[in-house]
Amino acid sequence: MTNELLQDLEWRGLLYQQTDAEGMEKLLNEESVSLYVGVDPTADSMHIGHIVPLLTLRRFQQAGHRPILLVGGATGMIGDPSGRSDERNLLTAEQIEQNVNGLKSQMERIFDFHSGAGNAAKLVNNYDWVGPMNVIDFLRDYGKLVNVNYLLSKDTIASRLETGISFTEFAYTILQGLDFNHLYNEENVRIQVGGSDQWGNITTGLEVIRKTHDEEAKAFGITIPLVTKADGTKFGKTAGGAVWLDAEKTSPYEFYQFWINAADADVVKYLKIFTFLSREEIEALAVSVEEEPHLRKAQKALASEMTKLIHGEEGLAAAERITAALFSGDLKALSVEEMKVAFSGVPSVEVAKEDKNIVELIVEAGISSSKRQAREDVTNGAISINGEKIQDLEYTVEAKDRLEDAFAIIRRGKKKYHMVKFN
Ligand code: 545
Repeated sequence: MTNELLQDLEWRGLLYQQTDAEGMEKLLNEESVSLYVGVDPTADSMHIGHIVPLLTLRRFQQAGHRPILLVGGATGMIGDPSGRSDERNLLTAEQIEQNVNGLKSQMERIFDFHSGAGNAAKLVNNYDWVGPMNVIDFLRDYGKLVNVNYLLSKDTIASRLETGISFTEFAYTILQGLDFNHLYNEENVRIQVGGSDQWGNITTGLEVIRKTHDEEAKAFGITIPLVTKADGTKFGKTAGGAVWLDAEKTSPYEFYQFWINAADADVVKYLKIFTFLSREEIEALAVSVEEEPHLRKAQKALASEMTKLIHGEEGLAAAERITAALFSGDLKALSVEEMKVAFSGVPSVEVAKEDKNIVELIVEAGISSSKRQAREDVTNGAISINGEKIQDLEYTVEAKDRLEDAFAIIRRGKKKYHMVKFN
């Protein structure tokens, strides 16, 4: 392999299956090509597992190729059976529309839509060509091209025959196939990229292209391996669930924390898959993991690159501010909003909203185990409210301590934070 881009993808571990590795390399050596990834609007946000093919497309863009991002306004109405063991529930047209908007704005963050070099990214929605198609056209123009036997041999369909698959989901792969054909004709798209679950759909597209063109027609498919973790647990999950790109679902601080907590055994792999740091930079960080793991340089680089990519400089700054304030205990550096974000995961207790003596409050909230312990904690300077140390046993916790008239962050000792909610 001599193509620099493909060598880089290989080194990053981004190449899984390829329909014709040699043919594709030849094409990439010869010209700047258009290629695409599709995302169905089954949710209003992607999570980090979804973005690997998109980031890979951006690597193609950096090498001079043109990325096309497809949102599946039509396919989202049907439901891809790939990688699923059960039939999906249909979404309403309104849900799909909302989701399409959410996904579009996330894609806009990842790609350069203004490249002057003629390879600016382009967003398309397959509803634009599938929506107007009628059932007779579909069955005559596309249904006729694929044999049922061919469809039955696809993993994603074969694996569902016993538990059951509706005709709707059975037909899905033909829709994705005609998309590839449409983009081949209209946008000169030559390559489709997807996760490993998309192999069956990508090859259906090649079949449709082959059947509707002469031998000259040449298109390619590549898939990307699933991201795995060294300890065998599922990648991309935290105690709170998936790691979303949407800041409302996963705050920039939590997002940053996810990456900074990567294990030494995984961090270099993540740097290769997810960041645009160069091979030299990543190799230097790999040495650091080996020789000075306590510095966690690789994790810091990963967290900062990813947070910047998805949440911008401001998101990264907020995440770093919260991280630093929690580390030093200086909560006064944080805004009330940042406090809420920072402490959304700490134990919380509810108490009545009334002025109360500090000793009584921390016993009632279960922060100190007894009155005697509570007095000791206060006099020893172990207790602080919203970053302010309280050493006076007579102190009354009152309105000014209630942030937004609703909560206070009480710390006991060095690191133990509690959220007390007043109601
Ligand atoms: C539709 C029409 C096309 C081409 C592709 C599609 C979408 C494709 C599909 N892809 C997955 C997906 O997940 C929902 C995201 C929720 C916001 O279903 N049939 O849309 C995922 N894809 C990215 C990767 C994937 C895949 O978006 O390919 O493997 C996850 O990494 O599951 O013409």
